[in-house]
Amino acid sequence: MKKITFERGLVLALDETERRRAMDIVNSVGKYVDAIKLNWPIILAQGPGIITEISNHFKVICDFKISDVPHTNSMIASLASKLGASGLIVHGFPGKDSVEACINSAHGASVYLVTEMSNPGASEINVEFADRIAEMAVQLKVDGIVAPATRPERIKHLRGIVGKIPILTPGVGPQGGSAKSAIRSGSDALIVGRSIYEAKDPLESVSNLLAEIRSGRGD
Ligand code: NUP
Repeated sequence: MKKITFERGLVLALDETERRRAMDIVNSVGKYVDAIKLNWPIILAQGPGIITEISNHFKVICDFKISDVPHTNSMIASLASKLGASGLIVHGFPGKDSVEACINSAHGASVYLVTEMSNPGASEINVEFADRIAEMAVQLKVDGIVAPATRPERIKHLRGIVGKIPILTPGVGPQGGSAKSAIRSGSDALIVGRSIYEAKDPLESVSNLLAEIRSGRGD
């Protein structure tokens, strides 16, 4: 399976649950993003077949935040990959055995480990163990980590732990994060949902984000 690369620096979070609108957005912006991330809302609204349908044309990351015991994690990772996912978002807090189960059952799909969530509440508990999850990411050689665009100083800090491992950052726009400062702090790719799928013109929103990413990268 060909790995996802983050040349453009943008992943679309397709949390639009209305089928027609979701597919219109995919068809209009799909070729300008590195991958399309599908989370529970669209899967629950449209069924798992949507993974296969979109993955026939574009790279799909399943954001299931897999966080169960190892044997259940294995089943989820294997099934998602067989449906067409090229990437899986996995939680690190259940421990190394649970993450390894995903890696070993992903049939070559990439595993992205959540280190620290982007919501304000992550500062209550999550931030305390984020560094250890980042260390686990290095140890297990995962394909990337997920870190908050809402706290760019944390992206910088986590970069110091994970070295060259790609960092994907949700939280731009309605959650309060800025595209440019996330990129300048070391993000390899922004994960963006509402700013794109709720925009009047999703393609225009993508092109604005890509311009900000290029400028943040200093291109
Ligand atoms: O820490 C995280 N924050 C976050 O927002 C980890 C995530 N996976 N996400 C997801 O990214 C969230 O579930 C949604 O699918 C997307 C952000 O969407 P938006 O705030 O840009 O609309």
